[in-house]
Amino acid sequence: MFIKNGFHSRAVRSGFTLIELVMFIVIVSIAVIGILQVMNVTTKNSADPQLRKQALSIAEALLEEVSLARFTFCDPADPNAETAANAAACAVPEGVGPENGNVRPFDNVNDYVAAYGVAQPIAIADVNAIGIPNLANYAATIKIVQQAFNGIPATDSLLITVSVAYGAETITLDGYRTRYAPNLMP
Ligand SMILES: [Ca+2]
Ligand SMILES: [Ca+2]
Repeated sequence: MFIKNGFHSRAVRSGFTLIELVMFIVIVSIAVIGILQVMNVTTKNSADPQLRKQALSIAEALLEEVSLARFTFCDPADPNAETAANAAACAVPEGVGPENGNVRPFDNVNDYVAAYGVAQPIAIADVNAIGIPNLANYAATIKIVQQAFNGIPATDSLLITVSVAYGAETITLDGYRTRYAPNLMP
């Protein structure tokens, strides 16, 4: 006797149809492309932190050099430099810009710029001559502004801004230098 029921009369499916297979391939391909694009971006940008770190090191070094310069009323060539209480007591007062014969590293903060408030290029030196690779790819500028700071008048306080550019990026550091020892000479 032939017994017919729903179970035996239906075709039992196994595997996928061609359309399902094609859809599966398409969906997996889209997912893989997305993952590959993320990996591509990650790989391309993986060198950036190192460039940023080097730019930051350059900016820190330049800001340190400028901040450590003296802030006297007179140029060191002036015999009154160790005693002068103001610029009027100097034969060679420290005006903005390097005085005659001043060379880097300068003897005063204000020697590092030709004018206050104007950004100007500052050379990046490989002082130990160890051949730092691609140093020429960085460009630095410095700007100094007379700016009052926490009760210290603008004439005795300088805001130093160092910017280091590399590619399309720029690192900028600020620091204040105050006239805390106006007669401190080497
Ligand atoms: Ca000077
Ligand atoms: Ca000067």
